[in-house]
Amino acid sequence: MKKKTLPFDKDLFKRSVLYNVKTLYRKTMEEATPQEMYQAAAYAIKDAIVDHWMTTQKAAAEQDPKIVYYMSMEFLMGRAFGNNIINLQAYKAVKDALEELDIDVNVLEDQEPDPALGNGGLGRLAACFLDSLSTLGYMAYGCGIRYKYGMFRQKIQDGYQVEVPDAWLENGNPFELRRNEYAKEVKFGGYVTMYTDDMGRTMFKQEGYQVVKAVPYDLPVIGYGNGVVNTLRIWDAEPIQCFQLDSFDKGDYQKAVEQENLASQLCEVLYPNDNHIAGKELRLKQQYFFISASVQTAVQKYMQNHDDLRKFYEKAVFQLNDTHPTVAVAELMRVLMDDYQFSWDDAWDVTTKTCCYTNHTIMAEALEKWPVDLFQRLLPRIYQIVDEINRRFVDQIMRKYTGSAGIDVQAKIRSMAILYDNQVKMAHLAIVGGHSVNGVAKLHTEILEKRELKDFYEMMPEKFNNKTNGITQRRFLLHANPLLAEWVTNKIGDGWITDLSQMDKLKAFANDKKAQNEFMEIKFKNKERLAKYILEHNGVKVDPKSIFDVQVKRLHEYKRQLLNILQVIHKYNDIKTHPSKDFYPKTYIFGAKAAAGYLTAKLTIKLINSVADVINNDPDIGGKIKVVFIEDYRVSNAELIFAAADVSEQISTASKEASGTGNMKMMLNGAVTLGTLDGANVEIVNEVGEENAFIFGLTSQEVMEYEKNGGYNPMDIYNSDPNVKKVLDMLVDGTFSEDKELFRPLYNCLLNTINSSKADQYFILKDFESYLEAQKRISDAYQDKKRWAKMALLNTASCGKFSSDRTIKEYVDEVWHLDKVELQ
Ligand code: CR1
Repeated sequence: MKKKTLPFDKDLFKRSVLYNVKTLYRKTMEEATPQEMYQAAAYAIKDAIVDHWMTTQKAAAEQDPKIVYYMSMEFLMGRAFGNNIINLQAYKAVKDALEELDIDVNVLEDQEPDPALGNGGLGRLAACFLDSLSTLGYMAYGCGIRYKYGMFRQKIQDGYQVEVPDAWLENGNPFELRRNEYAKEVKFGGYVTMYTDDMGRTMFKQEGYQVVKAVPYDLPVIGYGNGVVNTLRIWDAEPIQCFQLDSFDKGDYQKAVEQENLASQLCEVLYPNDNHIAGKELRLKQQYFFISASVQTAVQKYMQNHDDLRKFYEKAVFQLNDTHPTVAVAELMRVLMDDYQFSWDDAWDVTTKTCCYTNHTIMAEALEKWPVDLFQRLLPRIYQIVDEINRRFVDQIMRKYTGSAGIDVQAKIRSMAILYDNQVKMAHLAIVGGHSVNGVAKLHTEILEKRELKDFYEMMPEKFNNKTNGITQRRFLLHANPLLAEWVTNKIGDGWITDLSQMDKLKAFANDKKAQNEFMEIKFKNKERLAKYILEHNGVKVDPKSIFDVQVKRLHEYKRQLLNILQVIHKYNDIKTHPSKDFYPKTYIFGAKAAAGYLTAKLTIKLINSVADVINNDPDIGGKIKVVFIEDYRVSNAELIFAAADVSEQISTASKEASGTGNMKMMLNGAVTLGTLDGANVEIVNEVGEENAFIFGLTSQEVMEYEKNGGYNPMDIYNSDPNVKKVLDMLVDGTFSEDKELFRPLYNCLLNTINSSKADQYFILKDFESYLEAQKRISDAYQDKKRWAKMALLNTASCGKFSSDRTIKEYVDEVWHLDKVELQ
């Protein structure tokens, strides 16, 4: 039986491209630049999308399903063109149509800037979730910010990272729709006054504030093959009023200028920190800005076709992507009480039943805490509400624990209060103000329950649950790796595209020699594709026959890129001292952006590039190892890299990586994990079997035990292990830079001779030996071609669990309780 596919009119598309080139640019195809052709084609695709978009919205209006509002400061969408035509099931038709117009679809796709409105895993997860929500047929809004400049573009100059603004909107964005009719006002500052309303109730209102206009831009999120189109609604800020010449006194003038400034700054740029909070005032403004606009919209949308706002939660759920959107709790309270005259208790009932919170990290520096005075000055009414939430919660703690034997009530308050030490603790607000708290992998959730959020877990265990992350196979296999996608479909049919658990059927081919060869042949072609990219971008020739060992992710000390490069240095020494020793060639591929102000991370990038320079140009090495740092790691080149990886480096200090999602993307593409038992690695190993992964290092238990006892002394290892000593000394002996002191800070991070409790906080030296040993096991395994092929194939075959479709289903069944929308 042939499955139904979405209709797509190829000839109409072609005509529409030609028409667009003419009306947009007054040009013929021959005269148009590649960018202009891209724009013309993108607008033609948007035409096709809009029909589905309208049908979906109409069906939703009729069926009135519950909607999830996925609130997130970041949506790392990646390029839309290729993904959109894949999900419309029109890739082939579009490719053929473009060919007939003498355009290469790949060249066209490369014209699109990467919409990079996110830092790393957290933002990319949000993008995968939207893809899954549409594909599964649930109604969803992504709510975010339309940053004028997204994540910076990274240039490598002289081995150093240089940040270049990412002007992704320079040529406009063909897929977006500006929705002026849905604009909202958002108020900052001023003070709160009390008044009595007509019915004698005490009411509050904010006065003397500054106001900006929040204008939404809608982007379509297309489900795979089902015609469902959801909306990513990102907000831009505009000044609300122009100068009124007749009221041109000094105060008004001043205020008008301030409001204009506020509006022009608000959505200027994404803060480039991953797992780290800079605590800037503007960031809090950004948070309240998009949350206030989104909450107002959600409530208004509900009120269009319902009359009892007390049942709001039956039709809407707010999922808070980390603590960044947590002001939503207080904002919903405010709207319900101030705009709809709810009592506190009624508003609280609705709010807690509406809000849910996902925790993405236990890194202390990522915990959001705002100084009370800043919070209060910026958001006076919201602060008042938070203060009351806190008062009632502290009261609840006291009622629960006072008189309980062996419990220190004050200690409980210290650890759980929302306002404490003159700080507003956003995670605490998110936990108290919602009904669900989840971690993003089993181990991570356990750590939250047993350690980080222990007191909350004990007080309200029913709120806690786990939702192991996932990724969309539509982007990371179907689009990123067409050769493998086709092979999989030939073997097991195309059901995997919307049901990744079917990959399991590939296990039947694990020992099949022909299948193994085909699988490795595809990997080889993908390695050639990446080698070509590396030659073009780095000027380095790498051998696709070598092992491609890949670590791509944000640069962070806990992710331990430093461990990786130290191991490379050791290998370099090894080859130099034992030139005749058998060593299978390896290409170490890195890609990472560092937060602009994160010096250790930036210096690690410089070290990787300096080591690359020395090794790649050392004739003694004869190409046995190559080191490559890929500039400007982002979604588009990630797709090439994942497809080409043999080894997936997931080497964070155990307990620190909440989940990781790059690990899943590489597994899907047949890479074998080299990792610690951290985050989702634990579950990956569980699925694929220990014999098909390379695990090393301290366990999370061990790490936490050391931490409890004030760390360990890395000097002992330095003094007793000559390999370690040699590698570390090379950081400061001029091998990798003329300035011997250049890498001293990295050396000091590892061996703090003044304060040993601050030394090697990420257990790099502690794990060094076992890491080397795991690397060795990999080289051995790779030389057994059959064994490796089987392992790689089994990784692809075992990745079924890690689809974001599975994650979303769990959220829907256990937390959100959405109904599907049915399209005729
Ligand atoms: C975590 O570090 C996880 C993603 C998505 C990151 C990473 O392990 O895969 O979230 N956390 O859940 C984060 O960005 C602010 O915290």
